[in-house]
Amino acid sequence: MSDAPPPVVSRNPADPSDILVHVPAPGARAATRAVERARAAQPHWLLDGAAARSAALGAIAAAVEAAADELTALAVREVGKPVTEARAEVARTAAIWRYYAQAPYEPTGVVHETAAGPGLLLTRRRPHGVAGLITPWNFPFAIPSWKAAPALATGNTVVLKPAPEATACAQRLAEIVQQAVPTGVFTVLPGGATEGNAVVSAADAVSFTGSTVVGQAVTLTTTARGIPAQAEMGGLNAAIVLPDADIDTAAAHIASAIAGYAGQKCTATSRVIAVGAALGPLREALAERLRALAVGDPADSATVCGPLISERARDRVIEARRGLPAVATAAPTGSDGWYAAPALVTDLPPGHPLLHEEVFGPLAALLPADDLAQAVRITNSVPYGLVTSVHTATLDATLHGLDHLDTGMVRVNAPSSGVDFHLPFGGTKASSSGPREQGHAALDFYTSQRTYTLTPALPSILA
Ligand code: UN1
Repeated sequence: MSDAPPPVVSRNPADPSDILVHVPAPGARAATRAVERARAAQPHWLLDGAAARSAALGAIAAAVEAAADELTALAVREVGKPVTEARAEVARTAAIWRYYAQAPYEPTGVVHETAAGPGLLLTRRRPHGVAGLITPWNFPFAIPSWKAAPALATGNTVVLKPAPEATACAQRLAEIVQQAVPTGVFTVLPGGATEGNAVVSAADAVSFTGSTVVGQAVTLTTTARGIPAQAEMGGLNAAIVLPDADIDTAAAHIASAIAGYAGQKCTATSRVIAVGAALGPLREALAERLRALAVGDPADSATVCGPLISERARDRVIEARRGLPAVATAAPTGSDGWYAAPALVTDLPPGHPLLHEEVFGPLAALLPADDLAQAVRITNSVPYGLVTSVHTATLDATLHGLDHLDTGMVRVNAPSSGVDFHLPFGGTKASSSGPREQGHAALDFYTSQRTYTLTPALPSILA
């Protein structure tokens, strides 16, 4: 018996016979060495200065744009993301690099007056060293980019361990980034848990997105090591629909948040809470939207719901809704792809697992609530707190929702998924741990503050 970690394999979820990557895992020592090389490169990258870092990030943005068609096709093929969404993700990726290309020029601190006597008090943000990034397969370009770009902009170097299912996308991104930065500044290390653990055990700061179980283990290790970490984990997001909402528009937003990319987003909607008289019309409108939604080949530009990432993921979705009354769309037949039909499950018995466990598929439960207060209580009753969408035409419901919803993000009259990269991203409870990612929050996360006291060596020049 060998202790070698399993090979790194990635295959096309719409056609599992199409294998994109099948390579031996590099192992823990290779991961540690990658971090060491990144650590050796870091002081030089920082000393290159703001202009060099800004130019590199700008060049990466341009290169992502120039390769947009090819990157889009690769995401469709490797992770089964419907092409329209994949194209939007690639555009978002370029925008992320461009946004952070300005960051090296941002001020890194403030000036304070001394409490007494001459001199200056300064604060300044400095990079941690090597940022270890552990990323999922569901946003194979955007998530690695929204972690790596602020890390690099602030003068860190990066070792990225992508999910095996998105290895080809990560390696392609690495080729693009490595064209623009010196050797050792950005490394992609393919692998699984062994390599991920080694990166988490060696890096100077860790940013993780993935499952709750793994995220909690990462946080334990980084806490014991005393290094900064952020973990983005699960969600069980609710859409609250008030009777005054434009029900058709709400249904369109919610259907896309349930079934877009087969619900494989931590921001997907998995609970739809209809307040009072909204229940009947919403059930009808959502059923109609879900039935009309195109399920099938992710390469088809009309497709909204493609395959699940793996056979296991597909089986979990089918198992989760077995025997439950539901409105469903037919999954394509005659394909070996890992498809499951989107479903809105109704009349769930109290305590059913779907009410507190994340499935990560195109599945949501429709739940009634007497009023907004009850809808908020139901929303807050789960162990997760990532994002809530509220659908209403009144300011009152909006304001009360914002006051009482215990989720990191609230989106009014918008789908729960599809966040803005220039604002902080994260949730409460088991959804997130550590500081927020994205926007300016990311620049803070990848740096630590220093406080400088500068006093003159010579006595005062005042006569
Ligand atoms: C989005 O909804 O646009 O892994 C982004 C995820 C989230 C990102 C969602 N961290 O699904």
